[in-house]
Amino acid sequence: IAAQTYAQRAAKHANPAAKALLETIERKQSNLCVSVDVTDRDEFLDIIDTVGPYACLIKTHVDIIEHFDLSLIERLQELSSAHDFLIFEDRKFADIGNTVALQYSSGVHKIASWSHITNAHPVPGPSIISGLASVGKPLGRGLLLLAEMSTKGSLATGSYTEEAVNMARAHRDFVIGFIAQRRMEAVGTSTDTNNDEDFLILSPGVGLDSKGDAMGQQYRTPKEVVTESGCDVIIVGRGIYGKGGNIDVQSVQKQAERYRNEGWAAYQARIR
Ligand code: UP6
Repeated sequence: IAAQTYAQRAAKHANPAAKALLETIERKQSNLCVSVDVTDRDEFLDIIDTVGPYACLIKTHVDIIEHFDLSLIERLQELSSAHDFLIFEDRKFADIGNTVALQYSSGVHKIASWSHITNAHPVPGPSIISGLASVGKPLGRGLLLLAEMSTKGSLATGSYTEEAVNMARAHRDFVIGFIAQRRMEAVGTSTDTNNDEDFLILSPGVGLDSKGDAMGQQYRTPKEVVTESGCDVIIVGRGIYGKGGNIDVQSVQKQAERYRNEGWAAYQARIR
């Protein structure tokens, strides 16, 4: 899979959200997902408007935004159409099926109604997938499982990661891939005899100028993530907008373009 182009993979993918993401990556020549982790509404929208042209995907944590209401989501959707990117709410669901179905569909945020992609921790077992699928599958959404994490001392390793991959293989209509640090084809027990399995690997913990932060985050470069580890999408947050608070639009744009170019060059080096 890692040797195929995004376009080849888009043509074969059965899940609407995964297909749309692969097509967007190819169309925009961008495997950059920007993680917009700021609490101010105006700053949130300004960053997205600035990085939108360079990104295939915008990742949100809507629960950190002050004065949230659904008009913010309308603005986000307008920017998504104007700049041609998909939306990924990084909700990291982790409860029983019934509860996650309610958290995904309802409440203040109504995530399933606007987020093309979301994610979940595999810790509750397969019922978390069926719970989320009952809401998201009819809407054409896609789910990522957190098979690994970027943080120092992460417990998502070894047999936990293997079982996450096994769970995903049993639900390929809705689970489109993983949050992970490397490709997962060789992990777990493969039941795929046709070899048509295509899980997307989205990788956070990407930075060009820093090795980590003071709270356990660890960064690798796009080359390490995409060329060497075979991941499909780089997720970059503070590497693009710094600490947030009075953002400098020109510098944010420059960094977004820089990470877009680095991510794409790393992909081209991989498929060569
Ligand atoms: N994230 C990680 N590591 C994981 C999973 N998710 O960093 O294993 C998320 C964080 C944050 C973003 O919740 O939104 O990716 C990384 O931001 P940064 O680039 O500013 O460190």
